[in-house]
Amino acid sequence: MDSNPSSAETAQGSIYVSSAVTNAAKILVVGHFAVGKTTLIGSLSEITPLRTEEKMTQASVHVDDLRGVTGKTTTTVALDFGRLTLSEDLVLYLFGTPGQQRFMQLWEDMARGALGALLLVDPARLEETFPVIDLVEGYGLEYAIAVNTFDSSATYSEAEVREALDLLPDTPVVYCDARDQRSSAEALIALVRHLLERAA
Ligand SMILES: Nc1nc2c(ncn2[C@@H]2O[C@H](COP(=O)(O)OP(=O)(O)OP(=O)(O)O)[C@@H](O)[C@H]2O)c(=O)[nH]1
Ligand SMILES: [Mg+2]
Repeated sequence: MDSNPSSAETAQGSIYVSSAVTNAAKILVVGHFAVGKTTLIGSLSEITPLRTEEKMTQASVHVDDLRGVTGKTTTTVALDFGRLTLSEDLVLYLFGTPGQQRFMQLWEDMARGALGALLLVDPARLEETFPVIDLVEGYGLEYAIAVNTFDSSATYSEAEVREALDLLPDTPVVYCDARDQRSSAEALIALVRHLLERAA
């Protein structure tokens, strides 16, 4: 036991999981390159998130599409990790995947044991989400769609997003701002609700 609890506090919360927590679930945060995965885990995590950001090099220039993305100079090269205690007895461990195509093989290990995935979508680049949906479905993961509402991006209704991505009727679609803690939490809660309904 920590004899000095204040030393176990971070800027974002306690580093220890509450002793009341009896259930833990691994959740993946997935999506194409630069869709906001690292941002979302950063805004949600109650511990200082683990990040593996590296500077993007010239090698990425003709590979990664930075159209509409301003100020992005780094990319996730392995994973993001964060933690969120969602209710008194449930803690979620959040694993963010890398977005660059060449790191997709890492997904196999990351998907192991995951209960489901929050799939971030940039409405201005809907077509980039198709391979991500294929991967998630390939690993047999349940998922919810979180449309990250970038300021200047195209806006589509839920029905339009559903049709464009050819979603099943019960796949949740929510809108969020990955920079906003509350909004990101609501997206995650939609996924957890969906997972609970599926498990019932
Ligand atoms: N305007 C706006 N910008 C955002 C939002 N979410 C993320 N960003 C910005 O978009 C850029 C990409 O965000 P990241 O969180 O790095 O995206 P990522 O999906 O982790 O990227 P990779 O790991 O490289 O695939 C960053 O510059 C963010 O500040 C949002 O909701 N609105
Ligand atoms: Mg990232």
